[in-house]
Amino acid sequence: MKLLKQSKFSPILFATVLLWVKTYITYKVAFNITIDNKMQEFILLISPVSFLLIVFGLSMFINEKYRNKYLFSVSLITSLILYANIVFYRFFNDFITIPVMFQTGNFHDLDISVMSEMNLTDIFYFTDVIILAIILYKKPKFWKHQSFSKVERRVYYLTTASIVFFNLGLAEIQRPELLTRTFDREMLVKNIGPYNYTLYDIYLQSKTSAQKALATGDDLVEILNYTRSMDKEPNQDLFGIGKGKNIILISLESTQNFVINRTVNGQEITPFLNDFIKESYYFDNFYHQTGQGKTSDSEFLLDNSLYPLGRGAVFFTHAGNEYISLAKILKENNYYVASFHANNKAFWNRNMMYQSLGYDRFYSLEDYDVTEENSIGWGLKDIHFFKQSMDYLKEIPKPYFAKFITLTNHHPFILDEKDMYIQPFHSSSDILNRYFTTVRYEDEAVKTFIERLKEEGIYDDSIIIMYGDHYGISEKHNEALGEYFEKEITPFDVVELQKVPLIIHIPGQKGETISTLGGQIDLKPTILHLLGIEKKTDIHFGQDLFSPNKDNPVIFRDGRFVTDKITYTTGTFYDTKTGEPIDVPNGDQYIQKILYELNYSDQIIYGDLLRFYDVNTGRIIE
Ligand code: GP9
Ligand code: MN
Repeated sequence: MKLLKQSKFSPILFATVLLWVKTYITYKVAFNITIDNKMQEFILLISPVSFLLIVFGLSMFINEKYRNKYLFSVSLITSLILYANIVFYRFFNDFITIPVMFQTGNFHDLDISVMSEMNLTDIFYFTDVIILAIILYKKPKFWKHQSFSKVERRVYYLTTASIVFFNLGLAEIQRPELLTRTFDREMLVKNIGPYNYTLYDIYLQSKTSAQKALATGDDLVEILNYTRSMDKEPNQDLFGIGKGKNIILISLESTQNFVINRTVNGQEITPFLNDFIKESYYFDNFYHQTGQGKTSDSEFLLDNSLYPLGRGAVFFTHAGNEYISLAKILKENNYYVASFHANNKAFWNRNMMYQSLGYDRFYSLEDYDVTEENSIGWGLKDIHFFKQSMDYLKEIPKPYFAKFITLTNHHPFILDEKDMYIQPFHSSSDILNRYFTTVRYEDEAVKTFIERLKEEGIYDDSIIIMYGDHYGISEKHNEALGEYFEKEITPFDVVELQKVPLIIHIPGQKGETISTLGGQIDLKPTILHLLGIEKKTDIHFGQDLFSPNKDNPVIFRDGRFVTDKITYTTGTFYDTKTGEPIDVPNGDQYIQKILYELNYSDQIIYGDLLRFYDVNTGRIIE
């Protein structure tokens, strides 16, 4: 105690230790960070300290009168940043990035979901701030701030600098090229701490902003060579089978593939879809590839066959870019392109992005009659959504591409008692328990819609495509998922759980389950081939799912990937067939190739490179 009072550095060190301990506890209780060995645990422990020493140390340069205020403010602001990440993590299983913070268009609608993730007991996350405030203000005599000499400040910062390098050095050994392979935010946070991570994110933000200004057409040369080399011949039997037909596409909110053909409490979760896949092409080895932009990322993949971004939602950050979208190509081929979604038109910045993508019409919240009676949670219930959309669908010019985005099966999966066709599951997670009931409701909604399409004579004239937009049950619920599957969920299982159903119904066709490996990146070339459109000059990363030669891996936005043989996740290779960990001698080369592909796609978006490309001639514009 005496020493604490005597040392000049005490206030700085005390403030640092308080926040340091809090941050480490937070790692353990609020974030689900995988630790593989003792060294990683040690890095995790020391990772927050360098930042805290640097910022609290700045108080040495401040007039003694204001030092208490400064120390308190830094502690409060830092704690708020940490708390924002805690709440964000509960909902998204991810850390905040700068672009995500500016997605204010979404805030209103996100309220219910985010609020449901805040608890009164969260006040404990501010215990250290309160302790610091009490000491600084209630016991002003506890420390007498003293002035520091030049030498003292130097010694302090040299020591701090050596801690920074020590931390970075250890991180570099554990994770080479940590800062250049920043697709994996968990990796970053656990190696450099949540505060340095925030600073690094600010740096990335300014770097990507500069990238567009410096871009030229030459940047496209290498990328074009790459995408062209990946292209595959379409399936000859199916090429053009849907020529001139309407495309009705249904985005199934948060629907993972594991619900298909499974039961809960002895009842089918998706009775309608289970029947519907018997008369459709059903892809049971198909993955979502979304990042922080969730539904909007799935839409981006669909329209562009480019990867969404590693940070933020591309619908927000790059809505002004030039794109060669599916919508535009379809329009050139006489299609009318519309999107139906009963949510605020600015959510995910859709109203802006749809313009860049070339949609003819967006039926959004203002086009629907939403009442207390027909809505729940995020808005209009799916059954009513489809019912009201029908009146519009009947009016639009044919052939059309109509995208319907469902909503009821959205976190936190709330449903009126009377809409529950099955009872909730019993596990340790209410989220998972309720999830089954809202998936079941969604299934019913799709059924009513298909029935209406038949009644209206639209069914036989349309290709119907359905897919899950992204996961609904995050890793946070692994324990409960384990109770459902009656097994422990491994990192390999987590990858498997990212499968979403893809169903393609073509009039007059027999049912077939196709286990070709694929992801949302493949949707655009697949749809175009079914319609008999082959745009050789298009730039895309996907391949036709029906092509007999399809061989591209499924790449997740965070660098995880799946091929027919190997699955890579959390730094380990697994055998895709057995799920057993395996040794891959040239593993690093695989990882490099995957990162190259993600980088190429990112370069197109950050540099807005398609503005230098004439898609009709396939030439680069100087
Ligand atoms: C919002 C809806 C849901 O309009 O698409 O968005 P999500 O949270 O799933 O990305
Ligand atoms: Mn969604």
